[in-house]
Amino acid sequence: MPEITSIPFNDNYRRIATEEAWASPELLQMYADLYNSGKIDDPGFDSLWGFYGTSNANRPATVRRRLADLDEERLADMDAAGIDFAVLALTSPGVQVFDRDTAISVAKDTNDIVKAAVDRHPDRYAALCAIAPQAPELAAQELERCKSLGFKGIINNSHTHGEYLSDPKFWPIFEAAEAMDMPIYLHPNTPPRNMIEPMLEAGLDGAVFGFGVETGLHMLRIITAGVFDRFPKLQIIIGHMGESLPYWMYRLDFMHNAQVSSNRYEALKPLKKKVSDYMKENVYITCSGMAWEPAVRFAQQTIGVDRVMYAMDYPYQYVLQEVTDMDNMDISDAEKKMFYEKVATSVFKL
Ligand code: 1DF
Ligand code: MN
Repeated sequence: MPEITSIPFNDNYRRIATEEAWASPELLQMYADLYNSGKIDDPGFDSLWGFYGTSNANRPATVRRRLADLDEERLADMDAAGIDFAVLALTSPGVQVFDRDTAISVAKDTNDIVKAAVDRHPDRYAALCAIAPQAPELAAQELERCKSLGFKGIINNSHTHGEYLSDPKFWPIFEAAEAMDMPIYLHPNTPPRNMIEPMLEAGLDGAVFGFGVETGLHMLRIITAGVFDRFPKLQIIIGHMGESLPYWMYRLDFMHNAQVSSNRYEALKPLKKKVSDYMKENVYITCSGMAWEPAVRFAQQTIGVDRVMYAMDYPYQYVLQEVTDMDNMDISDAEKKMFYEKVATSVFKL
């Protein structure tokens, strides 16, 4: 088959891409400097940004250029792929790799930069705001500011220095997100140092596998810690077809119940609902990096067509063929419109 070079916009649905990464040139420089300083004790960051931040091979150099462009090149790439609209999020690990004060100020600065891009192209972009989990007590403040600037949700790039949002010290973030009706995109980060070693030695720590394992675990920890019992209206979005969790739902329900009822772990407490119920009521899934019909339809069957939506994961997976593949899925026209457009407009209030 010839390679596709251009896909027209679709008359029946707008294609909204919901996990689209960006980074300012300054942030890219900070990542390169942090890596080069050797001062960071984080093999996952070194693996990821040692590569994307410093290598001049074609993929990392192209990724860097595309991440930093919020105007001509990105819009031309969206046009060529028939993507009407992109929800922009600060690339992983966002501000979460920095110390507390740096994270607070970089979050604010990058939010202002992406807000300006949304203002330049309001018919093409919306944005998620970065917050510093290192300062959970300030989350409500920055979120309030971002909501008033028109941001549509929060980007959180999984763990922060090896800590998970299931820890109650981070729950002011959930409280603010629920109160302000802002969904949280729980995007991957490279695994923390106490998880990464057997992945890294095999070259499997990155997006190929490690990202999904770590982020799936993070989502599951949030569910089992009782976050949705405490914040029942909170909505969390995960990419990559649900970071494997839909496929695990049956077993998660059975084994979670078995462990809880035998008091095996202090940390595993009874929940108001089954693990799978939270997946159906508090979790949205995108197909970022997983434009694969069997997986999309499995997720639609297990968590619902009203909870599965399109994402491209530009610039990490800019593959036009995937748009054609998603267009050609054997689902009804109404379901296709849900997938590409309506789930996104609903959860992000676009
Ligand atoms: C990669 C993939 C990097 C995804 C990402 O952010 C990322 C990659 C640094 O290919 O290394 O967001 N992704 O979501 O699949
Ligand atoms: Mn991504």
